[in-house]
Amino acid sequence: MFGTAYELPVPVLTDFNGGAVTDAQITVEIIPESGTPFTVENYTFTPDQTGTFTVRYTIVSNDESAVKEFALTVKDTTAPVIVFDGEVPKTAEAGDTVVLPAVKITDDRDGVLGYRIWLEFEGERTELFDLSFRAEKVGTYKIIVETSDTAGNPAEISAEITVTERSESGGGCSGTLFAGAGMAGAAVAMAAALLLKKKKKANR
Ligand SMILES: [Ca+2]
Repeated sequence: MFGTAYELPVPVLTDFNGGAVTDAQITVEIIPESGTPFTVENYTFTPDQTGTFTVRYTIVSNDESAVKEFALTVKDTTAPVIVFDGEVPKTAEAGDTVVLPAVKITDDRDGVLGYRIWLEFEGERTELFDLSFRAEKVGTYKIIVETSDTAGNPAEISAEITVTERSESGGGCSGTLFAGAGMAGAAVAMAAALLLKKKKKANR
């Protein structure tokens, strides 16, 4: 796996007569598919990239030498991690525009990864192309963020938003306040009503 140390096998050396060879010089070389070969110590190798590596042992004993190779495939099996960069609102009122925080994705191998964000309501999923949506109806809205790294490891997070009935606020626009007022009073009342209307709009 990418990012973890591999313990490479320690070769057991015997001579032609089957006796143990203890005085050999052993070099362990790692040859990446692309890039510069390098040697490792203590039979430990921590890959900094995925792919197939050739592990080459060069054994020198007295005047003789031998080369032994094997292939090592390093894969990325670690899924990316998705987090909301802030709080997802837990509640909203019907008609509200819910603004979602930014999404942050990190992976052990990949730098920048894209993602898709979905809105689920009453069993239906729609894709969001913006970090906000208008909660038209009362109910539970689910936000789902999906991604995967270039090796295909998937990741998903979700959050729920409970949307309730719009609460009646500032219900004093009945006009009764100005009942019985004269001409000037009526004009004032009209201006006040206009103001209320405007304010209500701005609040949405
Ligand atoms: Ca990964």
